[in-house]
Amino acid sequence: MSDSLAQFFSVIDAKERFVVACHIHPDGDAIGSLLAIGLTLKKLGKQVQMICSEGVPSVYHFLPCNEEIRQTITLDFNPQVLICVDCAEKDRVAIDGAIWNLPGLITVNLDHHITNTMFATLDIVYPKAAATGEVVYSLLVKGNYQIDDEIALAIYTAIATDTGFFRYDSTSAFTLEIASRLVQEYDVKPSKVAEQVHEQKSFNSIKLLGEILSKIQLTNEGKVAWVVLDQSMLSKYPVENEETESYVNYARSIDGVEIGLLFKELKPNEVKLSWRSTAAVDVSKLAAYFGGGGHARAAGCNLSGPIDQIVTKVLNFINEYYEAQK
Ligand SMILES: [Mn+2]
Repeated sequence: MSDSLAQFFSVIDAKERFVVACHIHPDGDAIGSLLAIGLTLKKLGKQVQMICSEGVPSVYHFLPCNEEIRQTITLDFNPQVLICVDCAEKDRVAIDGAIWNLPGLITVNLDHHITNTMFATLDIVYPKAAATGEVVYSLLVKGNYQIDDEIALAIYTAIATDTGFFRYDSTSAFTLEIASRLVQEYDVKPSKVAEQVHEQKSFNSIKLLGEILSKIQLTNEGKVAWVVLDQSMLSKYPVENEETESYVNYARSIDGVEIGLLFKELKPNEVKLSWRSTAAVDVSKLAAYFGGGGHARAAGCNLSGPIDQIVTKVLNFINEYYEAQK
């Protein structure tokens, strides 16, 4: 057992008051891993506050106990330990930054991003894991903590959503083995999770998808597909943040495309760029050039400036990348 793992288990034994937090713009892996760790600690009799400053996207409201996730810590809580799940860096933790200054606070970083900055007292980062949910499952098993139906469903959802329901190349035999065990040993129904995540879309999100699909463009001999989601489209079809997350996959799914890009205008002069790729390109490296990060096949970065200028800048950069490959 690694040092940080052994230390993590002794921290769980020794401490009483825990905060568990996930990343901003939470996805299924963030919420699922947050719940799995939070509920495990509660079962051990610990005082736990589960935090996501942006709240829980409604698509994950089917997960048991999601309503216990709060946006802020209660004033008198005075946590001893902060556990961050699925966060590649400190700035992405969806919590009031004042917590980092608490004297004596032990911080734990449970993650699987290859770009993780190792920002905590204890960094438990497995870049080969398909999801933080996979890291969490391994921890619970190694630590002999009891998994129940609710925790199993949270972990399954974390892994299923982060692997595109076991389609992405991050999906390993171990990923499927965990999923298999969760389905076999607990009350986890894959079809129900898929239905909750994929078949409860809002009418607006489907209409907006229609606009997006009609605007996708190809460059670099069809190796790059890109599309802009601007404020005018978002005000025509208001949707939750989470609902636009999957749009970029349509750009990537076109035959011959190696890089799919979605430029989302969060507000004027603020753009979130999502990167997806096939095995031909490691987009975590390309996103890192713009100060972002993530995984080889899925990454992101934030850029400031007028959206049309950002599009030009990024497409020029990708063009240079391809020129350099020749
Ligand atoms: Mn993840």
